[in-house]
Amino acid sequence: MKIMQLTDLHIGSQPFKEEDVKTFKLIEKMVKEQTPDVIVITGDLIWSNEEGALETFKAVIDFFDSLKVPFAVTLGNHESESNYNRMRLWEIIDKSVMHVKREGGAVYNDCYSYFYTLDNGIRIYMLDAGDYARAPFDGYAFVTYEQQKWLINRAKNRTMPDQLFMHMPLPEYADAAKQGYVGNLYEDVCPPRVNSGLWYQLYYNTTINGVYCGHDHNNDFTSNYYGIQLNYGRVTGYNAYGKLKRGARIIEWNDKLNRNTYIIEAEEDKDDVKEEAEALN
Ligand SMILES: [Mn+2]
Repeated sequence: MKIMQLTDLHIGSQPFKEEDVKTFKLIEKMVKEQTPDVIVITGDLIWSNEEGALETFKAVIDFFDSLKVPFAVTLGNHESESNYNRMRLWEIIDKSVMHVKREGGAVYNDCYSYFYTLDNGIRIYMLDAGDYARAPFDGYAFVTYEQQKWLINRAKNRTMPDQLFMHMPLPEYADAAKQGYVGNLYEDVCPPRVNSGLWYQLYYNTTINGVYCGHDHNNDFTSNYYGIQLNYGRVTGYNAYGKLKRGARIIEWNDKLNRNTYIIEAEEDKDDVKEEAEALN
């Protein structure tokens, strides 16, 4: 069982620019070489403040349909910066033929979360915390108490080592990095300002032992934090800041359900990728 995690595609407007064409080509190449069972995309599929964002989002979903590999989406902070809400994006995903069957789904504050059961029995939870925090807080959206209750209720009575995918890193990623990591850490961990306690709930009230996020394009590390492995994906989109070669994270299980995860990257150097001083995650 093999998952390919893609993150932060940042596809712009149509007709697609050269960077976006490169992103699509890279994904096609990686899928062909890796033959994953499932593709998981952890947010920032598009730049929604560009013109025709909904059409672009549909084109991206159509692209994933064309790969003929089941895929699972959770949204990031850049898909809903235009004049529509996030559920409008799920109406588009509803028409996809290759998106995985979503189980146990619930919507809180326009954020849709669900889980999917892999063929080996392990569940992957796709948790959407939203985009930006609401007043009086600034910074990125945090997982609410209602969303945590949703997760805990579904995780009840589970005995499998389930996994959690979301766009934003948990605040604990920063402490995990201090304790030791494998991979790259080229920018500060950039979580929501409010630590609403999700990691605590994962630790005490679920059997989830792996978390995968995106959001920070210059980080791709993995760190075992008190038995829960905290991972970044590898930035996949060329149309965004970030100095790492574009690529993906692979997560695979053998027949004994032992899990292994590592990064794969594009062969060519990304010398023509945008570098922006004040980067937008
Ligand atoms: Mn991003």
